[in-house]
Amino acid sequence: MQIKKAQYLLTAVKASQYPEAALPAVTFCGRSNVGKSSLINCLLNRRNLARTSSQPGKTRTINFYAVDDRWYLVDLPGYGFAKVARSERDNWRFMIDEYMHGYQGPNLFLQLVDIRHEPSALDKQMWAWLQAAGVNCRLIATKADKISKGARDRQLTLISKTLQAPKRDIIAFSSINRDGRDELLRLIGDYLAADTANDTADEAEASAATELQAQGAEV
Ligand SMILES: Nc1nc2c(ncn2[C@@H]2O[C@H](COP(=O)(O)OP(=O)(O)OP(=O)(O)O)[C@@H](O)[C@H]2O)c(=O)[nH]1
Ligand SMILES: [Mg+2]
Repeated sequence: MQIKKAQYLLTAVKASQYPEAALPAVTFCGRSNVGKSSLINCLLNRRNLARTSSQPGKTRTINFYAVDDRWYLVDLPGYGFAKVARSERDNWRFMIDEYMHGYQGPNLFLQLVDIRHEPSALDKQMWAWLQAAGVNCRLIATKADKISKGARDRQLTLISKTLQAPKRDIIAFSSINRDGRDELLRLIGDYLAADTANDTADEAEASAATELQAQGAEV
C-alpha cells in the first residue's frame, strides 16, 4: 500500500466532535515517549505532521488525520505521565472509553510498546482494556534499532508472553531505519481491503434483496 496524501483533520475530546464520515480508522495508542509521533511521521513520510498538531494543550486530545481521503489515522493521547492529577486521568479514561465504543466506523487499534522493556503495568492495562472492548487490535514494538537482532527476538518473546499476544503478530518497528514500515503498511492495507470487501458484500446483499422484493418475495 502507498500513502499519497495525509493531512491533519481535527481534534476531538468527545464523540460529537468525531468526523462526520465514519471512514475506517487506524488508531495509535501507547505510553508517552514510546515513539508514537515518530512512527506516525515515518509511516506518513512526513517530518513533523504528528507533532505540529499536538502542541501543548492539544496533547490531551484525540487527533484525526485524513489519509488519501480513504481512512483516518487517529492519534490517542499517551498514558503514563508521572504527575497527572487523578481528575485528568479519569477524563482520559472516559474519553478513550467513549472513543473505543463510540466511534461509528471500523477501527484497528495499534498499541505501541518499547521493544527494550518488559511491558509496564499500564501497558498491560491498556492491552487488557482493548481485549475487553473486543476491538480489533495489534501490537507494535518500537525503537527496534536500539537493540541487536538477537535481543529483538528475545524481547518479542517477552512482550508476547507478558501480554499474551501471538509473537508473529507483533511488528518490530524503527522510525530511524524504517524497519517494520512495509509490514505495518501491509497490515493497514489488508485491513482496509477487508473493509472494502465487506462493503461490497453488503451492497451485493442489499441489491439482491431489492431485486427479490421487486419480484414480490419476502426478505
Ligand atoms: N532510536 C530510536 N529513537 C526513537 C524511535 N522512535 C522515537 N524515538 C525517540 O524517542 C523519543 C520520543 O519519541 P516521540 O515520537 O516523540 O514519542 P511519543 O510517543 O510521540 O511521545 P509523546 O508525544 O511525548 O507522548 C524521541 O526522542 C524520539 O527521537 C525509534 O524508532 N528509534
Ligand atoms: Mg507524540
